[in-house]
Amino acid sequence: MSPKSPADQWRELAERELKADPKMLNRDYGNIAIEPVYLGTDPDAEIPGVEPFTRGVRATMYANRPWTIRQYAGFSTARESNSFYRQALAGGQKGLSVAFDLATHRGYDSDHPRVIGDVGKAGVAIDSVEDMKILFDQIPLDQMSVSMTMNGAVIPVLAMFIVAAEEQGVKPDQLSGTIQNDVLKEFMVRNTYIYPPEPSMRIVGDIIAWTAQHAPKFNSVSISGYHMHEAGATAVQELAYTLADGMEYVRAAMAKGLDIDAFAPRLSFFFGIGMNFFLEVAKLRAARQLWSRIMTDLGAKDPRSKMLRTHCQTSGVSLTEQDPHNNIVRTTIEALAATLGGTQSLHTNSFDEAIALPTEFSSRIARNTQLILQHESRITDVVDPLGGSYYVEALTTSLVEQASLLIDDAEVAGGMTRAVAEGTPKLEIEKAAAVRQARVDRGEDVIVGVNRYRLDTEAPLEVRDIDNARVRAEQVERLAEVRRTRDDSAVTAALDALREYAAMDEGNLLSAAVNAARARATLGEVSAAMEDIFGRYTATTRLISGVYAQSYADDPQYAELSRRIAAFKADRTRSPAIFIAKMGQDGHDRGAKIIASAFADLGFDVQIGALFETAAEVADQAGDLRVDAIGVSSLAAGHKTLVPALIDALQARGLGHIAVIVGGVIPEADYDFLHEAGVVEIFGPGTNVLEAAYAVLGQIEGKLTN
Ligand code: 3CP
Repeated sequence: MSPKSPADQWRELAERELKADPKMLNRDYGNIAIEPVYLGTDPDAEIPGVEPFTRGVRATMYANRPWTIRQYAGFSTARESNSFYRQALAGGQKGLSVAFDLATHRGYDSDHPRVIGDVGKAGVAIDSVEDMKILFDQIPLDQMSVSMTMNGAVIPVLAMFIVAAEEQGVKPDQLSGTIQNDVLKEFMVRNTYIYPPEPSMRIVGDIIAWTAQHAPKFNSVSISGYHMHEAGATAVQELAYTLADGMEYVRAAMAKGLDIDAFAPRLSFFFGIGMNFFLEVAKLRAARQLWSRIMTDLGAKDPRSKMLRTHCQTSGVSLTEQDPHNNIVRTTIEALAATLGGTQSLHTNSFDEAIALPTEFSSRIARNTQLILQHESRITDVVDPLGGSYYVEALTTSLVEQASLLIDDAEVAGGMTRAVAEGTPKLEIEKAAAVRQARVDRGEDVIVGVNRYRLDTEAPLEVRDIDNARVRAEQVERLAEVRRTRDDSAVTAALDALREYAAMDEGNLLSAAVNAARARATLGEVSAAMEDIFGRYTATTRLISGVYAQSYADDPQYAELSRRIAAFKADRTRSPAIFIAKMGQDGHDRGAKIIASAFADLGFDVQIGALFETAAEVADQAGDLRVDAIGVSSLAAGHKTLVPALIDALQARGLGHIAVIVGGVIPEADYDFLHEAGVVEIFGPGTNVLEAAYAVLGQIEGKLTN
């Protein structure tokens, strides 16, 4: 018998996937007949839906079912987020994706003193099952697929989700959705870890085991390269470190005695999609090819275990504060790359997201970007339309080769848990980010409206502002109500059982937490019970050096500034000193790291503080270090609470002479407020590092001569 032709193989698969309507097989544009897939003439050519899935995990892809429009959202209280979700679903969104606030991420209840500036700001505040029930009010959890971006406090959040569903009458085996549960990249780039790497890996394993047994439709991990992309990783780094993280989770689950094919079909992925259009398309194709091979090597037999299914998000760092409507164009290009790359699910950023949380208007445009691609552009008619392009295929092959080398390095280093604990991938990504920033600052990489074609004046943009004090007051009140009305002895017993599981290194932590959530233990209590055993992780901060000095070797402005700093040093027998601070639970440290290393290269004396500090802690350190300036980096909207608190703390310590500078995501509407509070310089997104350094030096010199 002759082997089946690629066309026959494809048709057989496609017919199995097509549930009812085979009309996709016969499309035409007038007199132009359109095939559902183009396979070329090579009998060995790859077929969509067939291992190694380079051309997509499904034979029929979007021609049968388009990707899921899944917008990441959440802010303020559960009630406000719920109403936003219901509006979005009515407007054409297909799946939910919950953004939690940073207090929740880091395992703190809203009434905890460390999270004063964070509650409800960059996501929704969830303290107990009662909040979770409100979040999904009138959203049937047996029908809606829900993704939750949660890593640190993943045990209490997933437990509360399971109990909220249970109280809707929905059993775990009816739940569909995804929990991010990807802690390794938290240590690398995102920083919303709570416990040290090893117990954190146990948590990942327990969740994989629990969902494999009780919630087989639920994706247990979303192995994420997105945050690496956002932190400045190259496409090769994003691919390699993400897949290497995936290998680590597979091994962790297998170490629990699970059969690889029992859980691997529910591992999912998440990539960031930037502006290098064809490279990004090729990245998704390369990722699928690599994962299929990796899983085969790890012993998977079921083809579903080898399918890399992914969510994508258009790139946040590619958005600009300047001339922000350009971001609509950027997002469209990136969305096109994600879909031509074959994503399963997609978030398109809103044009104002470089500045604040999206408004209803900007989120509608973002959602419509996807609706227009699905309904108007006809890109869904044909499966993998870029397959066979000489260029895209060549890029795919190069990415596979380069990423394989980096994966091998991670393996030789003993796997990602160890590499992450040693901090090497983090440092490599930071290096790549600094190189990119230097290219932008020097105008070698053009960004329209930022380093070229910049407007003289920008029209003001209306942005969403969250009244953090009001949200916090509401949360604190509901927490008090929960604590007043529950059976405390049941809570204590459930938390003791959880602690015991944590200490014994046996028993499933998620199942113990489900009991605690049922008894109305709060998120902070569940998290603290595990912290009692596991401890809380503190990262050591390392700085890269030399990248800026090298990039600017021939730059007269750089040389001039270095000279001025050298003169400062000669005059005062010390360098101008700056302390770079991150306050609150905002763990985005790419900007802080870039500034710190660039300023250090220039000759500043730079100290960088730990993540998650309070205003008082920053003031104490700045005093001890006798710095001239503090550079506050704020990307999670806590600036209006935390910066005035810092200035008060400095005044109270007699340190009012220290210049306070703020950088990061600061809406222009807040500039006056911050200046009135005493801030001397504000640097928004897109600031040229060299210009910032000139301004800071000027402020320091001004303060010293006055
Ligand atoms: C799909 N299906 C098909 C076809 N396509 N059936 C027949 N023919 C086809 N062509 C089926 C699938 O098999 C599946 O059913 C169902 O339709 C749904 O499709 P899917 O492709 O699995 O899509 P979805 O449910 O949306 O799941 C997508 C993945 C999931 C798998 C990627 O993990 C996901 O939704 N991830 C989202 C993660 C997320 O939102 N993250 C937000 C991060 P079966 O299931 O029965 O097979 S936001 C972070 C931002 C920054 C920050 O961190 O702060």
